[in-house]
Amino acid sequence: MALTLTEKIISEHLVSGEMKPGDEIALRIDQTLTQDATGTMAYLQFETLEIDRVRTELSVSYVDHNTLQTGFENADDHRYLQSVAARHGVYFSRPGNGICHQVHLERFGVPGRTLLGSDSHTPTAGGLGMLAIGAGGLDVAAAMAGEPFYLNTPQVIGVRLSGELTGWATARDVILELLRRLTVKGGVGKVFEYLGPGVATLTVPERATITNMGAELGATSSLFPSDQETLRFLRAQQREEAWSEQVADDDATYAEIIEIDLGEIEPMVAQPHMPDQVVPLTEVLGLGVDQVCIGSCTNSSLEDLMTVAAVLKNQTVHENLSLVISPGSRQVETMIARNGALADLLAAGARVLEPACGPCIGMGQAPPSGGVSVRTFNRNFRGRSGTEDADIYLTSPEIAATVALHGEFIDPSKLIELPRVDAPEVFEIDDGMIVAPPEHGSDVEVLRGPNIKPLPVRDELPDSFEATILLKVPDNITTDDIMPAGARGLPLRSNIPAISEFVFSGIDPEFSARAQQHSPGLVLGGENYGQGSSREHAALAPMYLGIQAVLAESFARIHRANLVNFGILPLEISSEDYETLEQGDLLRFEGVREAVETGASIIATVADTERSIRLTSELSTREREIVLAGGRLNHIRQRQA
Ligand code: MIC
Ligand code: SF4
Repeated sequence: MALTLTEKIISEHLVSGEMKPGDEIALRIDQTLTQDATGTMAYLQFETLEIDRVRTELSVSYVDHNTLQTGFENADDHRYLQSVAARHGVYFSRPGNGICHQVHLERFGVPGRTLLGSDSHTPTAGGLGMLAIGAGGLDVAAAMAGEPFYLNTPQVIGVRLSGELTGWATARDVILELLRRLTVKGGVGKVFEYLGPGVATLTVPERATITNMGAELGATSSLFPSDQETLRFLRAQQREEAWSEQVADDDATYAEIIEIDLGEIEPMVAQPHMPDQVVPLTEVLGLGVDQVCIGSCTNSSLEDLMTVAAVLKNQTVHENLSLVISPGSRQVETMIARNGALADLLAAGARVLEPACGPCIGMGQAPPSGGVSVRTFNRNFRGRSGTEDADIYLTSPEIAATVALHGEFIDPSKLIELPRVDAPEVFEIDDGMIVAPPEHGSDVEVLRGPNIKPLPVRDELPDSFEATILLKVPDNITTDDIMPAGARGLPLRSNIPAISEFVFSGIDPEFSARAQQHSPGLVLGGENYGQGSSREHAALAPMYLGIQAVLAESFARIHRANLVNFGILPLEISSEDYETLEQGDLLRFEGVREAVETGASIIATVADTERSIRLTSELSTREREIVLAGGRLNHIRQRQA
């Protein structure tokens, strides 16, 4: 049978289950990655599994998110991460070495392999032809322990590229075009596999920009074939031996084919406050801008920054605007330092930061109040920048550079040609900031600071309970809404009691206190609840606050898995019931355990009324056991006992 590339990689890694869209399968994971904001929790969980050494081909721990270090917390976490990596056989990419996805692409990704990362943009490595998937930290901890990763077999969508990008159109605009067509929930349950003659015209970093932002479609993953261009990239990284050809069979069938003529793509912009609010650049011309940020795991490759430097060369950033640049990796940064592009950026007035996530996750560089910020990042959710009332626009580095010079959106095609930068023949290779684990780690002392608090656990699922709807929220609620990041919350990622005070704080500052008073509680959501980041803190902290179930019209994949992992029931509700239920309603649940065990609907009654609500929970057999046990750690321990 002819297979898509996704199906080929899945079948080579299938541990159990059948590859039927929607059915649960278990996949063997070859590589894992973690970053520091999700990694501390992932390694604390890994430690509870009492396994001496990771059982993957390769596991890497990156430090890239919490590098602001306004107090001791982040530095303590870094020290913990470095020591726990050495103890258990994990490579450690030190702070300053770059953003996990960029460094993994450069130094570790292998075509045809599986990668599981505790970060939603893990599919960046799909630019190399890997099947790379984002997950919660606990799932990544389990994969490091040699457990398979469970997911519902995705539908494979073919995106056929023809033609070639022209003018100021870039890879960024290809994915913005898909977001415009499909929206932030258009990719749920799907893998986007790129094919067709246009593929060969895109370099690996361009492909990685597209697969990175596939996360914003809600997709399980996105990937390109591994071809001669992939070989050229890996050779330039002096990793030719990692290459293999990875392509779909010619007559493979896709659930759907989306056609994109690269020649017709034009520069685009995602408007506030969602990455799918995409319009052509021409619709925002003349809009004044206060800040431009270039960087993030989507668009901070060597070619990106060289192009920006070429646009800015011998000019000065507009006097009313601040330009901030964060390179994707130390490799990128060193190379632009040596070839002069960094000097051009500095001379133009750019404020250059260390290679890390930085402003993308609200770690500094918040825009002015009511300000407009243009960013080459992947998310423009309200408040994520650190300024609640700022308007964030997402666009390519090329367009962002022209905005930086003019202080407003302009159409550069009327002024100059886009400077084309050639991909380098060789990258500068220096893995000095990646610490390899010692051959035996049993003597390594794991260092913990006072901010690292024990993991809270939950009791088994009760059979009957009464719970209050503590908050009603609309469609497309993000995990940034549930568990805000930024400079205040991020240092507390290894301290669940402290971080729990921030749950839903951007929507309702009283939420945390109310939840503690009225436990157990419920949250009522619309469609695509929990989209965005993989942070399991968006389940773990609500669990700590006593949330027993989330009632929503539909869920985003990673967040739904995180809810199950921490023993919170993800229950689907009809849109009619969503409309009629309100914050403050008290719901009575009975016979819940039996309903979960048998897969039957749960009928909840609304106190003081005759009304009953039907709730469904498409849980697999494995997920039912986990929820009944009160979470995945309890479940693993029960199985071990
Ligand atoms: C993000 O872009 O939101 C993050 C920060 O990288 C998250 C992970 C986290 O919350 O630590 C993600 O995308 O998964
Ligand atoms: Fe870091 Fe931003 Fe990428 Fe998340 S999206 S990994 S915060 S650069």
